[in-house]
Amino acid sequence: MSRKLDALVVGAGFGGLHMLHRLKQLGLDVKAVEAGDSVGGTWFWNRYPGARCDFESHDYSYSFDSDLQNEWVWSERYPSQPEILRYLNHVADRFDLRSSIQLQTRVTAARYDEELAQWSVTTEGNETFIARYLIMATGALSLPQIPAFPGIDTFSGSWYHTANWPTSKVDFTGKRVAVVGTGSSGVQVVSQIAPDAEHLFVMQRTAAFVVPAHNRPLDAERDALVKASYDGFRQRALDSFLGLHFDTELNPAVDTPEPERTAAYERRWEIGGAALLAAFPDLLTNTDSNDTLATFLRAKIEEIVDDPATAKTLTPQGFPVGAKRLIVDSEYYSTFNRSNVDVVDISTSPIRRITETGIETADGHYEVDVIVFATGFDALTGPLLNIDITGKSQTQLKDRWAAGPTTYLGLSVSDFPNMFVVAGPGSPSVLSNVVRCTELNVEWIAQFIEHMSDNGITAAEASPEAENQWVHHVNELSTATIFPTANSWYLGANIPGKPRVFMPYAGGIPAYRQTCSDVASSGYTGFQLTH
Ligand code: N01
Repeated sequence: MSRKLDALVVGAGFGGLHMLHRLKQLGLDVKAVEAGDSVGGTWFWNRYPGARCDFESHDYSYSFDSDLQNEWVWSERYPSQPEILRYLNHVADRFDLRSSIQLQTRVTAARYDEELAQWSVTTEGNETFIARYLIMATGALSLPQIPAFPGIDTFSGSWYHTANWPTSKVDFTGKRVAVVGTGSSGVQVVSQIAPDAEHLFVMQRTAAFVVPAHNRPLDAERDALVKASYDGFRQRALDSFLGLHFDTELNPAVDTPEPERTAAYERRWEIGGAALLAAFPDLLTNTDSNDTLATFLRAKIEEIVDDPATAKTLTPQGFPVGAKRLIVDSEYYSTFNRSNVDVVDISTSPIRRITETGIETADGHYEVDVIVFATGFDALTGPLLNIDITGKSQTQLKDRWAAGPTTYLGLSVSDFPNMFVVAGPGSPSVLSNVVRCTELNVEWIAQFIEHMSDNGITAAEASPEAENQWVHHVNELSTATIFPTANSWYLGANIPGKPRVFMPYAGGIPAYRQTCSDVASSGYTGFQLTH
């Protein structure tokens, strides 16, 4: 049996909840389906010890409802995973969304019927939903990747992926543990496991740049200050490249005399968080400037880590700061001063296989009871291509994107009418404060749907020309930055066989917002509209 709707939203994380709320406000018959047992999206699944957002609480929150933002009180400078999950559950209750959300429902396929201008969406449980609009709020980082190490089935201990962590506590006390991967998740989990484990091996393929968070309880004064002028606070975020509140020096780093430059870095090191990446206006566009920050950060590692050989292994080389996502944590480097923690360089001696009792690398065998894979995600395209999506004329999204994702504004794909993507490839999404990007996308999609319904438009899709131009623009923007110069997940480099295409929009939030707004106010230029 199939259920007929005006709109189906896939996912009930930050993007999906807001989208559902907006479409309900428009009076649409709308439902959200969510694979998890709870709302929350990425913040439901990534419940590993130490999981915490690296943006500050006030920034990493919705702005769409004034009462919501004024009522909610964050407890720490950076919100922990349990607190964000509580917040999203509060949002679901506060806006009466739960009755429109179907949990434990994984979408497996979506097919567009051109004649009826509607989507037919199938779930793992063989349910079918028919909807005019299909909104993919499936998240950029929601399809975990576990490398195909041979022998994993023979391992007699326990293993976990950070993005699919058990709901019950995992006890590391007295255990020998290996963490594979040193991205944001790996770095956060390492400092939490180390105090409990008998021994911890940190298996590192690429050393990462890690800056201190300086997390602390959120003081009431700061909360009151933000709340006294929330509108201005939100506007400043929207006016900034990353959608965040960072203070940037006026002159490029290369033109700033050395003592002044180091003082600027030092100040931001003390402030904590990703502020260092915004210290100078040219850090993301000029490799010489970026080198000055890299040198500063390398010296910090040498200073913090006692053993010179360990410090050397932990020191990133060969890519600019920020080209792989800058990591924010507090005790990562000092954790390696513990006698029960070792870094294992698996770039020089790769993992060969998992054995019954541990991990075999090219230069030895590490006996462990627990393996934690912090090996990341098939980012941006993975969650969409994991669903068998068929548009007009039997066009399959996986074929269309075989050489990399193509979208218009990150929101729409030609030949896939009435399908909209929230924070998808081609949007600033992961290169920005993603909550700002999802809000922009959700509001834009809601207004477009309202416009369609007011004007008797039954179907809308990106024109091939507009899509080509956007893809070209997104590529051009990225080549003017340092981003494409590292083997990062932004480029799909972490997934064997994935096309190497820089996927996010690197033009910053203000330019993106302006373009999306111009497209809307010009009557949706670049869209083919069917009445
Ligand atoms: O994943 P990652 P993540 N053999 O892809 C290694 C957000 N996030 O889950 O760099 C051996 O960054 C891989 O090595 P390499 C945030 O946007 C935010 O940590 O590819 N190693 C790397 O070290 C973040 O960027 C927060 O050489 C393998 C690691 O595994 C994004 O999510 C917290 C391997 C994967 O790092 C992803 O972060 C957590 C293999 N076959 C996540 N394959 C916060 O807000 C991969 N690796 C704080």
